[in-house]
Amino acid sequence: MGNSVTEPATERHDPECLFCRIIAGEIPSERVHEDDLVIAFKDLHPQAPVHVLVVPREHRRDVTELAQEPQLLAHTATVASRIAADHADGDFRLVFNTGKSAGQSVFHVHAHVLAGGKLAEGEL
Ligand code: D5M
Repeated sequence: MGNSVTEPATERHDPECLFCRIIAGEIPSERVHEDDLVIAFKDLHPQAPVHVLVVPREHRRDVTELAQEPQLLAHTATVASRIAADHADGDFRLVFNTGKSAGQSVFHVHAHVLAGGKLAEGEL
């Protein structure tokens, strides 16, 4: 009879999610990059001269979930690298806060790109 293989979760836009709403254009952001897979916008509370968030368009909770899609994870890192080259001297710190006690406050995966000067040890 029909194929009973369970489809993977297809819930990729969460109307309650802040970053899904930014991606949908419902909340403004200062975008510095966008393509089919990710968008990147300036962090509202910058902690370095360049502080940009690279965010997959489709809703994924955290980097553990993102790691199930290695190409998307690699693309996120590649875009981060380009942003550091375009907006600073190419050196950067890439941070994925993962889980509440690690400081994650928005549960739509995002890579913090911190660049543009000598970064303090332990920042973010
Ligand atoms: O990082 C969540 C980050 O998201 C934090 O550095 C602030 C930033 N943020 C929150 N709201 C906005 C808006 N509206 N625009 C841009 N940036 C925003 P986390 O690692 O989850 O703590």
